[in-house]
Amino acid sequence: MPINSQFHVVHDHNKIGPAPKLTEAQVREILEKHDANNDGVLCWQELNTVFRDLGAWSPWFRANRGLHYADANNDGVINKEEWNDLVKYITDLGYKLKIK
Ligand SMILES: [Ca+2]
Ligand SMILES: [Ca+2]
Repeated sequence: MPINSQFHVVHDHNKIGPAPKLTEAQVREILEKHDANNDGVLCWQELNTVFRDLGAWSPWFRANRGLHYADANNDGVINKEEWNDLVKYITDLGYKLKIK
């Protein structure tokens, strides 16, 4: 028996399958959970924890980009009007659901 076919059997046996990508609704839920001080807006620190929990390689970098992308009035926080742009930004990045 070739070594390769044996390897494939083992590999398939342990396969978990691809994790589904986060939907907009799920991203929205995650953002709401990360409004740590419940003031209805997301500041940079809160965004940083969002991306950290999503498993981003550089949460601070993503927080900067996300803020830059969605902060239309440049006040440094994401309010409810800007929320949709942030949701779109994060959804487009294609993060996957984490397997717990
Ligand atoms: Ca907040
Ligand atoms: Ca803003």
